[in-house]
Amino acid sequence: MKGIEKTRNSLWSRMAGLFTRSLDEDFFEALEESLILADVGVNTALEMVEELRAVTKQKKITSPELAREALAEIAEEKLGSVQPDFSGPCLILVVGVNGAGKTTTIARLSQRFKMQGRKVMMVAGDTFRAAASEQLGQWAQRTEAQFVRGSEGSDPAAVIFDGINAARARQCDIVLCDTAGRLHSRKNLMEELKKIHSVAAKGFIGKVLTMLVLDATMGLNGLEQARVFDEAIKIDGITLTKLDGTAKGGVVLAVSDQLGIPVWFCGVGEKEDDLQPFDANAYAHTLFK
Ligand SMILES: Nc1nc2c(ncn2[C@@H]2O[C@H](COP(=O)(O)OP(=O)(O)OP(=O)(O)O)[C@@H](O)[C@H]2O)c(=O)[nH]1
Ligand SMILES: [Mg+2]
Repeated sequence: MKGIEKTRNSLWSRMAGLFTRSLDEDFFEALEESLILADVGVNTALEMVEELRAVTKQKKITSPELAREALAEIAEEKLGSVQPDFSGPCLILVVGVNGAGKTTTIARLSQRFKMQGRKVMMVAGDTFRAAASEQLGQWAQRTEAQFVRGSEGSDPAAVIFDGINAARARQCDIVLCDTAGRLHSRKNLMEELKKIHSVAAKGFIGKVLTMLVLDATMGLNGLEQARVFDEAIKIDGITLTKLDGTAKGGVVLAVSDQLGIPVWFCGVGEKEDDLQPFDANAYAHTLFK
């Protein structure tokens, strides 16, 4: 899998000297430390190492190379295999902190859906900055999506409401709603998000999904963001951006395992098609190979 080379290299560089030896206490200790440094999260790292100890004992595995394979399987299990279902009329409310990559992700999703023959509506629910709506409008043009925006400072929930009506009138079956970046610690902004979500949930005839965009370079900070956004509007899936620029890609394991929220997509670069559907098997085997 593309984009997790930095995480993989950093994870295993600390272990290099241990691979010539047998599986001993040093190996397990170094592994635990490396996992924690890759932002897998302390709880998940401890669990993984415990499970690996049990499996190697049970299967009488003695070489670190074989232990790596066993570890990949443990990781894959922790990641789960829930695939997003975007069939039928579907609205995706895209949320996250400032600069996480929400607007970029919407543009990339629009391109993907268009290729699949879907008719896309983009709604500029980020009314905080005029430039934000303009940025999204340009992406709508480039990906030939329909587009609805409000004026600067207008009520984002009202813009989403208008977008839903326009999507129905123009027979769009995928509605991608952008929202302003907001810090999860800002109570009033999280209340505003609840209102936006409730308007979408009540107004849209099809499935309403919430997608949290997390910046992978923030590492475990993303876990806390996910927890708070999930409390406010119940997050259905995560897109993890900027995985290409960080050694903290282990945070995927932390959010899947500790919050049970599936990772749907990964941003792995600056180019337009650098958004990959998340593949637990490929992730686990690339990271632990
Ligand atoms: N390297 C890399 N950069 C990315 C990725 N995804 C987004 N970016 C960059 O991150 C920056 C912020 O992206 P935006 O999409 O504007 O983020 P946003 O969440 O909409 O930001 P606000 O609307 O200000 O809250 C841009 O410079 C993007 O090019 C990725 O997967 N990899
Ligand atoms: Mg934006």
